[in-house]
Amino acid sequence: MNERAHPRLCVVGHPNRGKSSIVSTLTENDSVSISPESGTTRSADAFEFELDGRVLLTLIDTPGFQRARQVLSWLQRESVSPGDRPNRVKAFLAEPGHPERFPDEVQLLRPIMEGAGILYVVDGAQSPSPLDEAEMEILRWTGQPRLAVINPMDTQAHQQAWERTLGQFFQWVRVFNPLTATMPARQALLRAVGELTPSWSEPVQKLMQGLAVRDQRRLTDVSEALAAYWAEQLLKSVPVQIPGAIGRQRAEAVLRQSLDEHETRFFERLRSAWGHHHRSLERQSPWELDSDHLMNTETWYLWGLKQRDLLWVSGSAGAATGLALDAGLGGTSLLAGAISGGVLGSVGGWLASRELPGRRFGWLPLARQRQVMGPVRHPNFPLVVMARALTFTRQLWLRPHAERSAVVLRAEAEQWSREDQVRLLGWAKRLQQGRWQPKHQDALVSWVQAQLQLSLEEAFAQEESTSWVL
Ligand SMILES: Nc1nc2c(ncn2[C@@H]2O[C@H](COP(=O)(O)OP(=O)(O)OP(=O)(O)O)[C@@H](O)[C@H]2O)c(=O)[nH]1
Ligand SMILES: [Mg+2]
Repeated sequence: MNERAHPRLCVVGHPNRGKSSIVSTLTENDSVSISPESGTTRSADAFEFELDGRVLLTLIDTPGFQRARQVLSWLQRESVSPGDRPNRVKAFLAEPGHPERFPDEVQLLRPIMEGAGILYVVDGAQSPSPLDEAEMEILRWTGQPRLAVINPMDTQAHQQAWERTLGQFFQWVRVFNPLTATMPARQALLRAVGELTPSWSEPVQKLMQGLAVRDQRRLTDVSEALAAYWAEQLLKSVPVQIPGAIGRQRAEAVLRQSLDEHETRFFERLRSAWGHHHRSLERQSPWELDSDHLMNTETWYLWGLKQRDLLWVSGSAGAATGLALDAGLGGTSLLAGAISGGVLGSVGGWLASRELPGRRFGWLPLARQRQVMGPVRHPNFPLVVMARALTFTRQLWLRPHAERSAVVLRAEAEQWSREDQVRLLGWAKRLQQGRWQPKHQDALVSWVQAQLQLSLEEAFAQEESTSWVL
């Protein structure tokens, strides 16, 4: 198949209707400029969606029409048969002076007349107007493949009126909300693109297969990374530098900070791996993990990890006001200290080498003589670390690239069965006691993968049950 045969679509519509938002979400690119102000997009810019280095879709973001009525009256000035209308549009483009008089129209009609399809965006909250009709009529004159998208914006008050109108000008009409769309909504829209013209059917199928393969790989990768992150948090400890209570207090503060920083790092890693680079995301990011989020029982309640729901907690409920840290000499703590002290470099390496931490690092010199704070032994801790990580992973996964607000870590209870809780706590215990084996690692990764898959499928099913397909 010719490399250039992938679909190219020019995104057209009135200012502020969510054109750029649609481009951003469909191309998974958060560098597309979006803002509540009209006229944000000032020139026609192409954005490509690539998988494994191959361009599979190009969307051309445009400012839309500025002088649609004048253009239409120029086109209609001469009587032409329907079959000659595309030539009339070409004549419009070739007319001297038009690039200066109609810069926006020329910018958007040129790529269309060079073979791009049309993705026309309307706001479902506003009723169709004569100006819209002029735009749609011009687009019909181009004779190019055409798809209309109703962006529900705030309400879908005029959806039916739009459906009746759009149906007269476009081959397909779809409802698509770029701020909430996840994979099923994107797939539905892409399917419609694939049906616009026979030559796009195969490239769109390839694109959809590519996305499915990419997401499967992403699921495997993130499950391994999340399992590794969880294990590292559970093994984290810091050396106590000064003897006595003050030394312990300081070490405890350092440990808390290190846990928070690690959580933030994991979150940031996912964020940039999945293309959410936008600056406002960083600036507004509410990850204030310098407070005692992880250790605070209030937070556990927030996370739905109520004590009565947890196993083993009653035995240590007295300690549930905060920390149950293990400041000990030698043994596992010591080993864990060595690991989280950066000797390992990356847990990915450990996962890949499939070596037991105990065997690999047991020989470390001098470590035996250092006193360490940690790892955290509180029985809620493994559950809280896992619940938080699974939640922000899911939130990031489902986040469309047009959504630029801060990621707010929502309090969502994990519906873990007793059995799941026991398994997690069992793994935590093994890790902390140095009885961790590759088979446990495999089981943990599979468990994480199943959890993520389930929650993503739930979100997709929910999206499919809403009325985004006409
Ligand atoms: N509530 C809501 N807001 C949306 C939706 N889609 C886009 N917006 C918001 O509408 C505003 C305009 O979105 P853009 O994507 O910049 O619109 P545009 O059509 O490219 O605008 P111009 O480039 O100015 O022509 C932004 O603040 C978006 O966040 C939607 O489905 N619902
Ligand atoms: Mg725009």
